[in-house]
Amino acid sequence: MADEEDDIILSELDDEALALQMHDDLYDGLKEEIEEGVNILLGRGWEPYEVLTKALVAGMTIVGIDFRDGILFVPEVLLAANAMKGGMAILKPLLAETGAPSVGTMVIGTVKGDIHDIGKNLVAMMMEGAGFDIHDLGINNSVDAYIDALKEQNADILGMSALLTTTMPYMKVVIDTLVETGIRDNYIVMVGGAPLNEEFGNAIGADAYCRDAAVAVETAKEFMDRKHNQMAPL
Ligand code: B1M
Repeated sequence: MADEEDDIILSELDDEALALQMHDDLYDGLKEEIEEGVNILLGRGWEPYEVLTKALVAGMTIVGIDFRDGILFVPEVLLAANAMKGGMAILKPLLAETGAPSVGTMVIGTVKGDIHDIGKNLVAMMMEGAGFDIHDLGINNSVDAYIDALKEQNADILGMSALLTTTMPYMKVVIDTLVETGIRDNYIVMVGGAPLNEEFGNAIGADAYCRDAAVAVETAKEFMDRKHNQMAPL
């Protein structure tokens, strides 16, 4: 594929061809090309969220399928992730550009044993764009790390991400600890990640399972509306 790449001038492709080319470039871990593609699409008037979902997330889905099927291996997927992060860095300030006052405060992090952070970063970016204060704890978070941050930040929402079937049960450990320490009801707990579903979210006692970053934003806004209405004087 590298020889073909040499001849391709991204700016000469139409929108559809460019998005498809970006899926290939993401697959090949070509960070500079991804950054160039993102800038071209933005220059053509694409909304940042459209670039994110149609060019980057869609490309990463293909990477995920071939990783699962043993066609791609960890080093290649790391390169793809690095390219994706290059594109996301350009989109981040644009998605966060609302200038709205804080809607609420969220502590978010990937659970213990899990180093996947792309989806979590995306949720954090979108939430920030929607006016939330975000405290991102990064990856591999213990119960204590979550609870300390919730208290320190006087947070409204706890967001947890897990991408592995082996790490998702840790979310229940965190929620159970919140219950045991009597602080569960102080926080809205939202969970997400590719292997989760609604049923799992309910089973572990989360307030909401969020399929993607857009759903996370909508869900968080709804919960914050309800919280503010409950607290409003009658
Ligand atoms: Co990993 N990996 N990986 N990996 N990896 C998966 C998850 C896997 C499904 C691949 C596969 O087999 N098809 C598989 C898990 C299988 C399973 O558990 N059933 C897997 C595996 C097995 C592994 C290793 C064990 C591989 C190995 O070492 N043999 C290893 C584990 C390391 C560890 O964590 N301890 C590993 C390592 C890696 C890399 C380091 C190479 C890299 C991570 C780089 C990084 O994140 N910085 C990587 C990647 C990139 C993937 C895939 C290909 C892509 C994940 C991703 O970024 N998706 C992934 C395959 C897949 O998921 N299709 C895979 C794009 C992202 C935008 O989507 O994260 O789902 P996602 O986030 C979405 C929603 O889920 C939701 O919103 C996001 C945006 O819309 N969401 C939330 C996510 N978190 C949320 C939190 C919320 C709300 C919504 O809070 C409120």
